Amino acid sequence: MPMLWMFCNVRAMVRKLWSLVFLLFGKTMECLDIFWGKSPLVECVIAGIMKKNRWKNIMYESIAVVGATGAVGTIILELLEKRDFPFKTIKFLASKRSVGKTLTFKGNPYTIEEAFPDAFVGIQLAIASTPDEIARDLLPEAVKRGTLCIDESGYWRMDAEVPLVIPEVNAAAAKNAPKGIISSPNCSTTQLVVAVKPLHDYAKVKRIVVSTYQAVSGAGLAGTSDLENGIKAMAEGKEYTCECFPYPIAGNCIPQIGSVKEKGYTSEELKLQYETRKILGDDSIRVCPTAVRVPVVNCHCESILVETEKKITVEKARELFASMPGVVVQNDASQKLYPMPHLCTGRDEVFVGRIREDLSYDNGLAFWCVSDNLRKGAATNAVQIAEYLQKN
Ligand code: 2RA
Repeated sequence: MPMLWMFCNVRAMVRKLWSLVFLLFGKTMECLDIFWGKSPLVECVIAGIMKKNRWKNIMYESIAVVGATGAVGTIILELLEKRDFPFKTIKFLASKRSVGKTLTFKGNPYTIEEAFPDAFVGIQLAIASTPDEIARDLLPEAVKRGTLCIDESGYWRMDAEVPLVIPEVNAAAAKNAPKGIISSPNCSTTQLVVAVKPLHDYAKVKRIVVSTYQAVSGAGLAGTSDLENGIKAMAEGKEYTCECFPYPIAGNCIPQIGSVKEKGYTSEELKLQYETRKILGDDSIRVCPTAVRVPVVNCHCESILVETEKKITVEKARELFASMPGVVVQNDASQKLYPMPHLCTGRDEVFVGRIREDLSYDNGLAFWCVSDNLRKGAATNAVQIAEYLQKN
């Protein structure tokens, strides 16, 4: 009996010391699990106190990344690895061109498989970054095979039965996906809406005038090589053939992104209006967009003017931006502090600065906004949606 008593106490002590190791590494829930010996009752009470619903945290059995070799797909992989997204098995799908190639994930080699309907058998969750036509044809097939799809393409975004989600803005919408597809917005919309959301909540935004300065990486790997080849050719005084853009992009700005649609606006510009309204759930917001491709490798910039029902001072705007999750304020032009692509690239946040009251209208606020279009504008947002679903 005394032996048994000693054994139990030594075990309890070891467990408590072990739990301290997890605490040191900031893993609070794991620490508590070990400390209390995973007692469901205690865990439930603690989870309630910590406002975390532990019972809903799931470990995905199987996930897939579709378009794994593209500009966005590559970053999705990096984020899944860095953020320790919980899953048991993963597969990487891409077009026929990449099939059979190998990529490394978490130190292990994986062979890329073809993205075709039966590749989704047994896959619980897919994060897809593909051209629109592929998303149109492939994702419903994936859903038929039991896969929940998070889609980066533009194809499903305006479908009434497909939620269009930015986790900092309307995360809960992701839970109502009757078609089994959840869309991530266009990159230029995401940074606009993250920045505008706190202003809208405080003062109701009536109108937005937005001019974008969009990086070449938004057009994929071919866009980046057009700029690189163009800069090289310019330096050598040679001609070069553009593969992606209709004009040379080096030393140039092209005031057209996408095809011309209604009233002379392009598809890229109209996305800024329709997607903003859908995400904010407010069809009364009027948007006047101009989208321009600029010779910047990565990060979209936007000059934004919002007209609100109630006045927002610069100080109030700074406070509202600062309280918005995912927004970083860099607003001191006298110290040359403002967001710029070369400082924002590789970051997951939306940066705002140059905050000014409108000189032409009483309830207007002008600001500058920069975000990494491949990260928060695409990969990060999709992975955040997956993380939200995993926890809720
Ligand atoms: C672009 N917004 O920058 C597009 C990519 N989705 O071309």
